[in-house]
Amino acid sequence: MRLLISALMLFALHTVAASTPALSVDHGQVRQPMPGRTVTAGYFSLHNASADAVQLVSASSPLFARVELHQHSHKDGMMRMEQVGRIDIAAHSSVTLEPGGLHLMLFEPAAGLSIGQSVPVLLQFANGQQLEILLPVVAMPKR
Ligand SMILES: [Cu+2]
Repeated sequence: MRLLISALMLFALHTVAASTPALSVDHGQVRQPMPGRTVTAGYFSLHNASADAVQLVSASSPLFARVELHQHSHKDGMMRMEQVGRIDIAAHSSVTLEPGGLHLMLFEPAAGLSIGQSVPVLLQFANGQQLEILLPVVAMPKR
């Protein structure tokens, strides 16, 4: 009987591991910092396939001294941005970090970042979960 339970548990674990990951990211990018600038932005879509809401609470990267979660907002007709403490992703839904909205703010790159290089970013969630993602460096769009 004990053996049967063990086998069932193994099967259950295997099923969980084989299913689609609860959290995933696509359309990631980090903009190459402008010459002489030490700050840039990162964007991606974060998908939560799980039945529970999750909260992204922080991010870090070995290639940047500091990473913050930011939100753009309009105040008195001016575009501003501010740090946010967390980004909520409801169950079975997605949140997109994009220009003019939520974004990663990355400070003080370790070295010159080249186009196409992958920036590893570790996302930390309130439930203790972590997700390591790779964001390719793209050229800053011309205005
Ligand atoms: Cu910002």
